[in-house]
Amino acid sequence: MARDLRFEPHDQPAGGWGSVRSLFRHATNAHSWSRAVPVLPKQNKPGGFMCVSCAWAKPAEPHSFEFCENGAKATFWELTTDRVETGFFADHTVSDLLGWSDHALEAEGRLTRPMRYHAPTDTYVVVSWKEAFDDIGARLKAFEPDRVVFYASGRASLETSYMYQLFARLYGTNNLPDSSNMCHETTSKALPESIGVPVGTVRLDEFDATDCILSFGQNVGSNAPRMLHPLQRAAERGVPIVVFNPLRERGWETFINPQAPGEMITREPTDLASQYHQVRAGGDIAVLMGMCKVLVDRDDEAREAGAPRVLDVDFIQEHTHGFEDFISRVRASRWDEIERASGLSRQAIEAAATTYLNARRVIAIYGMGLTQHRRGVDSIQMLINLLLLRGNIGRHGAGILPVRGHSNVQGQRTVGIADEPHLVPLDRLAAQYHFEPPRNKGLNTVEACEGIIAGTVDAFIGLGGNFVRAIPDRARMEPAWRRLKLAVHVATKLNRSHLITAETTYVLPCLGRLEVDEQATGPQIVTMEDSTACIHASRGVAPPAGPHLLSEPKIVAELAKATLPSNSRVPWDDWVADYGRIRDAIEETFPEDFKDMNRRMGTPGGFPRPLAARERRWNTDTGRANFKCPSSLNASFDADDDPAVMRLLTLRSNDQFNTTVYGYDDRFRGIHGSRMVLMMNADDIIRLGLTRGGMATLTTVADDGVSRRMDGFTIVEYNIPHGCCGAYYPECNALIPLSHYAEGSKTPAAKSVPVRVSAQP
Ligand SMILES: Nc1nc2c(c(=O)[nH]1)N[C@H]1C(S)=C(S)[C@@H](COP(=O)(O)OP(=O)(O)OC[C@H]3O[C@@H](n4cnc5c(=O)[nH]c(N)nc54)[C@H](O)[C@@H]3O)O[C@H]1N2
Ligand SMILES: Nc1nc2c(c(=O)[nH]1)N[C@H]1C(S)=C(S)[C@@H](COP(=O)(O)OP(=O)(O)OC[C@H]3O[C@@H](n4cnc5c(=O)[nH]c(N)nc54)[C@H](O)[C@@H]3O)O[C@H]1N2
Ligand SMILES: [Mo]
Repeated sequence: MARDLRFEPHDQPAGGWGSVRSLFRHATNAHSWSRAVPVLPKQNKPGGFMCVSCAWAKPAEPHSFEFCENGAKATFWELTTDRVETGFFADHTVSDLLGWSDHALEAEGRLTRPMRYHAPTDTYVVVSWKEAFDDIGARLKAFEPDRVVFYASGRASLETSYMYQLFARLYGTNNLPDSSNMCHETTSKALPESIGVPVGTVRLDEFDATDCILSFGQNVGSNAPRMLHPLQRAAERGVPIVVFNPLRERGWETFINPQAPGEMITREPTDLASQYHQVRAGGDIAVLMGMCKVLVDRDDEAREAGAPRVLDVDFIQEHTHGFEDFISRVRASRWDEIERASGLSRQAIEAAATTYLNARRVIAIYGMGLTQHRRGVDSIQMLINLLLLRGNIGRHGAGILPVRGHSNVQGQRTVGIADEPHLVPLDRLAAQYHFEPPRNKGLNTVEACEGIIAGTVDAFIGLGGNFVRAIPDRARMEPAWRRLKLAVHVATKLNRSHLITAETTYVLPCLGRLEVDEQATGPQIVTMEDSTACIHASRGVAPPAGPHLLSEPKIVAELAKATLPSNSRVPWDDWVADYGRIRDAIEETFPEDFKDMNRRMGTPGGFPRPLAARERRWNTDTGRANFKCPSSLNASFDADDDPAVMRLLTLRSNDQFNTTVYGYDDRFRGIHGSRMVLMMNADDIIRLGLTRGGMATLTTVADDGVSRRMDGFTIVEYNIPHGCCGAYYPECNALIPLSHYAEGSKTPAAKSVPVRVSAQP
């Protein structure tokens, strides 16, 4: 067993003292008290800064401390007083650092100087900004534009992202993969086909108007903890909350609000979930089919009895398309198949459906548990079908709510970070900047990886993120990455992607969003879009981590100027001097979404983007909301006949933000001291001849001739459905084949990887 591993099932509510204790531990580790504590009261407040953790909505009337445990961790992590100084690389070669953990690399602190990799000494050496920009520009000029990839992780502001996509397009490519490609791309594919908008339709205030909340595959306690506040209010009003998740995630069960002093003293937690269904991983299409079946049966009974209809027939008739086909499909589905594919009993599904049909206004929340499966698009469209049957779209207090990841990932797409040209108003960009934008489809994340492996990509520019660590198939990607001619990483902290060097590699350190960004016209404001399509201003409040750091807009502008022929229509320098002018440019390109942006960006609670589906206007191929039939009841892989093949879920702990690992405590799951664990249920451990606490080897089942195998997992007996096992991301990414992605969206299917588990010899 791993030396430091402790498994102590957690029976405490989410929130409460535990979160405060964990927060304090982090503060002392990161030596950041003096820098971080004074800024916390400004987190997620009008006039303050928007959290760099998740994308959850920011209320118009915030709590006195509008942050959660994990948002505070993110603040402390960014405002650490530790620095990667020049001497650091004299002491550590890059090859040495490749042996370090994700945690240890980032824990070295903030990057402060631009650096280039120097192969003869195997270290990074400091260069001047001018040298870096000139050299990168000269190299980029020499490549074929479509052989260069411009990746964006979802944290950069709307201003930076707009400049970045324009840079890529002026350069000549739509190769703009983003973190969304690994995340909610499935949403961006499923929702437009069904309801004609690519984003969620629910606004924050609707939690106070809803009658019922459904949740599929989202872990609120760790990944969007501020959503616990509206959930708690809803639960206290008696609103049923029905949760579908293979794991009993603590956040959905009970919550103590650490911001309510009374609750902290009396320790009276609020129960959140009124029903908790431990669906099998990949079983959601079947669950939803079952729920629709119950609705159709009850509607038949109501009609026979002359009682009020269960289906919203007026809505269906006036607003939808494909109802008849869908209903025949529902009628043809069989309970034995639904039970098998979902892992739930008919009674359990009937209970959920009954709660649903007794409510007039229903919000459906979901996360990576739906998007990261082979048939994730079908799962989301089934969820929409369920909502459409009772008119739960375009009604106050009802709607669909994909919970986004990075704090501005949704906004980056809104301002043009997209590989698909039809998602971007290219004609407007052409008119605004007098150039001919590329019209061909660019590379998304999986396609960029395929290109890197195939040798058809020469250069990678990364605006944030930890691409090589976040993508699948690490053992294939890392050697291929070394053949790139150029890699440029704009970053705040050192990570593994910086250590897998290309022929020429630069790391360009930038200001974080929490820091004062002083430009020619004074301190600047940036903006972002939250999960509910509301746009917020954010002002840096802490002093910069170092005197040499540049802002992201400045870095993008300088890279563009060094690379592109001058174009008097693109005032890079004026934009950097005054970000308000970037916002004017954004408004000119997207006049509907960003009307009066400079004036409205300070609106408490953010200003909302108009969403047609909220008004029951349907921008779909049929002009109506479409019922969509799933291609299977199983969202996971098909090789289901072999009981020795397990579905591996790759999970986030409560102590990480993606590849940023704050520490080794997954408090809510009771796992402490190690991330190399394999969660399995007791029967499976026995059935497969394994032992609790023993070491396991995981081998991916794939027929592409590539062997993918990892040792070193300690088996933890865990409450997880049969045939499923869980382990942490990004440690497990070497096990995921690049070709194992969601049909339609190419989102890596990280929530059910086919694996065999064996005792490690
Ligand atoms: N603190 C913190 N906050 C974060 C992040 C972070 O790493 N740390 N990451 C951010 C990002 S980029 C994102 S995208 C979001 C991710 O936030 P989430 O969407 O919550 O993503 P995950 O934690 O990957 O897993 C989601 C949940 O899906 C469940 N699940 C797995 N498979 C299935 C299934 O087949 N069906 C159902 N119904 N459930 C399933 C898992 O048990 C887990 O509870 O959070 C964002 N916020
Ligand atoms: N197996 C598996 N794989 C997954 C997932 C999964 O659930 N399972 N989830 C996927 C998801 S949802 C996502 S979103 C991706 C995440 O993929 P990425 O977005 O690429 O990764 P992050 O870990 O968020 O990136 C962390 C790095 O960002 C840099 N950074 C932090 N703040 C800033 C900033 O303000 N500016 C700049 N320029 N850089 C900054 C730091 O250097 C830090 O090391 O991973 C995906 N991969
Ligand atoms: Mo994400």
